[in-house]
Amino acid sequence: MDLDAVTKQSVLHAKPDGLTLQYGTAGFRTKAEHLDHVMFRMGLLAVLRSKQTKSTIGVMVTASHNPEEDNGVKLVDPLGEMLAPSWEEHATCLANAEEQDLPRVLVDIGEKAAVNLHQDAFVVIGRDTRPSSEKLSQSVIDGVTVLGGQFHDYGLLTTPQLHYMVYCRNTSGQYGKATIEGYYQKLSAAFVELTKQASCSGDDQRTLKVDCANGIGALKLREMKHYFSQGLSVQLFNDGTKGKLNHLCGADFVKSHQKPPQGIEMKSNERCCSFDGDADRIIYYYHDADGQFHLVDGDKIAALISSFLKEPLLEIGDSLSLGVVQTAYANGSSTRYLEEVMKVPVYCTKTGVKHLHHKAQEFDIGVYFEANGHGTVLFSKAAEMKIKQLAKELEEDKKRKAAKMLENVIDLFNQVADRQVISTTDAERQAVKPPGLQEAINELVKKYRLSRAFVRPSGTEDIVRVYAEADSQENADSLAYEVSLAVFQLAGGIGERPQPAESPEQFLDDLPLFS
Ligand code: 16G
Ligand code: ZN
Repeated sequence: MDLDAVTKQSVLHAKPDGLTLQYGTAGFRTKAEHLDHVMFRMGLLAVLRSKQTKSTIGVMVTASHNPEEDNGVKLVDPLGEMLAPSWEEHATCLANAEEQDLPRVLVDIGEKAAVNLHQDAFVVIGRDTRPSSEKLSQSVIDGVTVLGGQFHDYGLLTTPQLHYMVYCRNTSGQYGKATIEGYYQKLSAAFVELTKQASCSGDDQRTLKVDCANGIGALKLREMKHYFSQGLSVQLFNDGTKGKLNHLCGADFVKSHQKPPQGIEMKSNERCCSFDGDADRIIYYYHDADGQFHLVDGDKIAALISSFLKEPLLEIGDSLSLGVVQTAYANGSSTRYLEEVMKVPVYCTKTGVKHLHHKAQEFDIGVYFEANGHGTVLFSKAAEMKIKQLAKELEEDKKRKAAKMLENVIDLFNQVADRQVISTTDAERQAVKPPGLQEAINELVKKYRLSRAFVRPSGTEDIVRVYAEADSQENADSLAYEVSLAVFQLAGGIGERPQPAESPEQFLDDLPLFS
């Protein structure tokens, strides 16, 4: 490592004195103007990680569903997964090192992680449409080059696309071509094949209105939509030509307000969906004939996908294991539906894609979704081989069809992603600290029917989040309010006392799609 060169370059990306940031659930995220030094240093770190893994590493510049003024950065590991936890610690140390300590911290990481410094390094970079993203990704590139790393800058990309590129490059193109064209071809072909077999395929069911959150999803879907030919007709809304990123639109807005975004005209039974700012979340919704709004969030998507997969799995008569992974935010009725009606085992992990992903890898076929719309389906290597083999070999038509259908699903899903007063256990559903808080929550929950509540420190902001569900909207509001008060009192709340919620985030839905 040319540490003198690092020191010289770093002055051009100097860390503001006293600023400390944490590699959160999905990377660093804060106001864009505080991130230049973090980007430069993540360029450095990506080179070390690439040398250590002897693989291509990805760096994505985005702040996802957060406001346009924010930005962030996350590193993507060789198989398209989120950065390994031990390296998150290195990332935090490196980002917070004062200027004069930077060389020492770099050397330290190299030693601790046993990085062979003579190894070549390759880093791929993508960014969202935020005004700050271009300059920040240039800072990443400065970090990569000063340590002698090679790089490819894909420029504007969605987060799933960057994960895809990394995975393709590290599997010698076996998964697909590491180009934007390769991505469109692979996914659209699988989608068209899969939907050919769908029983209901009228034109109205092949039309989809997409709210692109005024973000990168608009640019990329505009390119991709031509690849679907007759298979899908997409209309874009909130495409960034007028509105502000994630403002009054996008998956987070629709989920938390339980209403359509601004800028989209919805007629009854028209199919609509929303992305977030970097297009790694999706949720669907529609108005029924009575004008009532229905949301198909991550919980319902997981249930739909699982029921869709169950049939061909039964057909091929194989014993491939299927499991669903959720977080504590999953609506209780979706968990009951999956376990009791679908008879699929459901597991709960901590919030954040990396936790769900990790758990889902334990199954032959792992379906995971957060209620907010992050999720995918994973196939183990063994399951994938078995299914492909069956699709090729089987004489019996029904079984072959079933295997073919699963094969398309494999292709379609992209493998890819002070609050400390409270600490939690049991996938963040039980508070173990401060004393008395969990007992207080248990008492409050008992007052309501079909109720559940939990509190957890946010992994991305300095706040505590409160979740509540109950048999009616009113009761869920009231429970959420009471739990917030308990947190305020028992966890040393500061500032104003919590107020009764006007529009709470969660409500109990009867899962009308499945009845
Ligand atoms: C991050 C996570 C998201 C999670 C959210 C929770 C990824 C790609 N993103 O945005 O999945 O729901 O954090 O934030 O993992 P919180 O800890 O502030 O509630
Ligand atoms: Zn996102």
